[in-house]
Amino acid sequence: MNRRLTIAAAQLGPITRDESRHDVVARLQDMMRRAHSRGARLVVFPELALTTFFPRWYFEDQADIDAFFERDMPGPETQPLFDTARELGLGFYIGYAERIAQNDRIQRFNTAILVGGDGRIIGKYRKIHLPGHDEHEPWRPFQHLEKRYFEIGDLGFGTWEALGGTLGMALCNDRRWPETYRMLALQGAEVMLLGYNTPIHYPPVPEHDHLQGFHNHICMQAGAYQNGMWVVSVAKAGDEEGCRLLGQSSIIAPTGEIVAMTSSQEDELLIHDCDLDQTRKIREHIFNFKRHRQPQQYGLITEY
Ligand code: CDT
Repeated sequence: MNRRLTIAAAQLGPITRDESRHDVVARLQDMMRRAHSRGARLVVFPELALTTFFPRWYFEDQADIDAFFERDMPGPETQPLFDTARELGLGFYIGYAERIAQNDRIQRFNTAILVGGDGRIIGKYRKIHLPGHDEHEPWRPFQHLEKRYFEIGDLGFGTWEALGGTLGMALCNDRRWPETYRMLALQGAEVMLLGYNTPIHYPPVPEHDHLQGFHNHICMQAGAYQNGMWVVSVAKAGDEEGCRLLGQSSIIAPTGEIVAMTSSQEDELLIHDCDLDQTRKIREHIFNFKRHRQPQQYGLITEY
């Protein structure tokens, strides 16, 4: 049986600070329609895809921070995405800032959800590897305050049986850590869905700026190959409020080969027929986990 899943990576160009949710959602709906007309059954949007990448600013007033968060998903402004998914029978992954009352307090997470073609939420992931810093550092040309504005995800790494395959989710900085891929692969993930916002300038080590594209792909190509899974990685790209964000959204095969990559810094769709059975050619052979892994030798990885 053919287990092809046609996936669209929906890279976004910049979102300005004053762009309304209504306008952003209209952009996303347009991409959903175009992806559907090209045969996609799943469309993948970036991390924090409903607003500008706000952790680049230090805010003191909690109300200013909360303006970037969603209290409900779907909420009144995001409901059209779910309606469009149902109308088209098209699943989607999207990242957003989640504000939720739980554990007797308000908690905030950098979150992604997977929505089915029936418009219902299938799964949720809350980002585990939060990069950056938690105090204002005025020497930087821009901040990266994810550690201040979000808590570490409390849902672990999960996978979901959906769209004929086993899908896992991750967010941005997670892609730099081998543990992310392995946690998903050990649960059978055939595709890792990932949105990102990656500034090209890295203030603490600017001599690595020219390597952003290389570091982006080297981790994901290795993660895909070493775990025998597809990786669909989707950027918010371009000059956003004076901060240049890396593009190079890509779809990577379980062999580690990049099979599609964006070439612009704008809204751009990549579509690829992902053969989910390609995962088996890796996982039943060179990286047959049951046969070749030696977990009893890896204790230090979780002890340290
Ligand atoms: N959004 C996100 O996780 N961005 C990080 C930037 C690292 S520099 C603080 C990334 O890994 O791409």
